[in-house]
Amino acid sequence: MQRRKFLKNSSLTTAGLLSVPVLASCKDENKAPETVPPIQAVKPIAVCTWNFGNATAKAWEVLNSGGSALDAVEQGVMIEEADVTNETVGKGGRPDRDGNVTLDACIMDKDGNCGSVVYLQNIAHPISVARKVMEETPHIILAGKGAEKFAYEQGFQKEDLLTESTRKQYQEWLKTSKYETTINIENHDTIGMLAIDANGDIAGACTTSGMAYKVAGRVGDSPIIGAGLYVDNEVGGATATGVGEEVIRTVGSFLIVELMRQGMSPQEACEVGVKRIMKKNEGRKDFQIGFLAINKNGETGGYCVHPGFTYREYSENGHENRQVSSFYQKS
Ligand code: SD4
Repeated sequence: MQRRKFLKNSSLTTAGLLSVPVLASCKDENKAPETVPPIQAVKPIAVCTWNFGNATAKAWEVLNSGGSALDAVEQGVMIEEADVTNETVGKGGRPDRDGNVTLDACIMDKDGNCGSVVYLQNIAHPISVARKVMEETPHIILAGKGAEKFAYEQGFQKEDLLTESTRKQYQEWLKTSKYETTINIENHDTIGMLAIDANGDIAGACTTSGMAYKVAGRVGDSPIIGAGLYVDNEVGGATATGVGEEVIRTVGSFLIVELMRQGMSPQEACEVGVKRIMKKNEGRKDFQIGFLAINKNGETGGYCVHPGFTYREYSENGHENRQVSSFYQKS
């Protein structure tokens, strides 16, 4: 007779009990692990980096009307891409040091499919182009001119992404051409979003104009699968904001998902992710990183280098801007 050991997760949240892979302690070693069907419906949830409440509200609207996590994250982050007062994402994003707005974005679905655009110009919604790359091509990443040409072929319109405000700021910046980041107003507030839909499926999206006044051609972590974003539908998802070079060096989002796979909570995994980065940057205080993660149970967590990073969460429990604890207590 077979004796099954059920893995109990003491901190299952309102997201409900989930389908948990159970290793049967049976004599037949070759028998595949079984899956216990969900006992309770999974509840939708959307989270995003920073206090982008309009984005999570949009994602929630999609989820609440039965939409997929993939549609929710795309439509959610599009709110910020279209908001010209957000000078770190999409149209109205600050330019590179040559005065060009160059956008990075990626998207990932429940099946591990992903699409990405890097160094994309003149297109207001890079996340939707990334989704087209995922769905309409055999590739994952399109860059620069090729990505832009592909976008036009897919029916996207050419737009001037500089606004009066960002043009003026750039003219001012040119006077000194000094390149430095200021913690939490680091010329960048990327939106990374993760969502779970009513089927319990996870998707993620990440979109940014990158570091303001960056060297022309620079690509950050945000469109790099595994760095700025990673989703594994069996485990959870993670996304990052902050100085992308440091996130790439640790393949941050992938690391966090893998730590969750090994049993860590989203909170613990984000803390280990930031600490891994700080170990490579001992004593350095001049940059911010914020990680955000969600697991298959709908539990969320975040951690950052300096105080100030928050994340938005929208579920049936409400719509909150959550404070995140940090590696350093005071900047
Ligand atoms: C980048 N990680 O391009 C992005 C910037 C960012 O909040 O996250 N801003 O490096």
